[in-house]
Amino acid sequence: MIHSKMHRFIGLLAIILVAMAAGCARKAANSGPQTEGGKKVVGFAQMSNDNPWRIAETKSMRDEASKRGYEMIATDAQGQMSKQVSDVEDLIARRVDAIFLPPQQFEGIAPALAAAKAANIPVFLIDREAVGAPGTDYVTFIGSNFVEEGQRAGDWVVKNTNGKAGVIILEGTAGASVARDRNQGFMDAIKNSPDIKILASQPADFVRANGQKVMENLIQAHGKNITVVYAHNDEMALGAIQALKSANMNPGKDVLVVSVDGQKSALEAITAGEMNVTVECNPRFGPIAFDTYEKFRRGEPIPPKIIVPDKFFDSTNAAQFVAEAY
Ligand code: GYE
Repeated sequence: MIHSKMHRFIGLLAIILVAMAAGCARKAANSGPQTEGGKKVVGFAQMSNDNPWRIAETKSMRDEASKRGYEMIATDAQGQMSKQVSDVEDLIARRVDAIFLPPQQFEGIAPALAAAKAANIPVFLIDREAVGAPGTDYVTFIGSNFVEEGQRAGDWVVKNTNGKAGVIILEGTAGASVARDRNQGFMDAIKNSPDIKILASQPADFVRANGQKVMENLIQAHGKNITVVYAHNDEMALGAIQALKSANMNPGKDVLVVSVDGQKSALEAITAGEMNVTVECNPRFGPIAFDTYEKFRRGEPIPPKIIVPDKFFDSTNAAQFVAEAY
């Protein structure tokens, strides 16, 4: 009798000890891989690093991580949605403390968000939005108001063409929130100008070479009817400028070129008179991304969206910002 009670007691004790050990292991896993120096490790699942905007963003994240004493594991999906999803899965497997994520496509990133949620790793969306709800599927979105960017570009076109134009739109990546929103804002701005006609609107993936190629084809199709190019980013606008020059059409004069971002070569194109305006979209997210993560860690409330303000560059101020541009 005494014996069996003792046995039961020892059995119970063993179960409790095993459960406690498992709890500790789980806790350690949840608090992430502390490096030797006890550094927090964060992941940055960049979608590509093949243009000045993305390179500047990655650099800003890296600089801020090292300034604040984090280890940052940065991946590069090379423009492939499926690779970005598997990059996030790798970061989850490495038990990072948090993931900063610019989702290439709104819907396509969903499996990565679901995996991070299941693993209890907070995700901070930067520079592009994704399907799902802030506070549930990700912590928050940090970035520009892209609809407003498109609106500002459209307002400029309405004012500077007396409401009459033949417009080519070079769209960003199909399925990206930014492309959708920059389009919507522009269309809103021109909706009461019936003589502003969209001759063609085609995706060129935010890439310069594609912008050039698409523009070459559209010049063939629409020739002198083209009086405005609205590109969803500077890289595509710079490609279009090249195509216009090759066709002996005068970018910046015969054909107004309107864009978004504000990279150095775009500001230079404005000062050279080949581009007219670019609405700023600032890629330097490091400080605000880490501020937000640290607030989150302290348990402070995080708003569902954190919108960063954008400047506007034209011939009056482009030269002044060239030096600090990327
Ligand atoms: O404008 C573009 C980049 O998502 C806001 O993506 C970002 C956009 C930016 O490739 O140049």
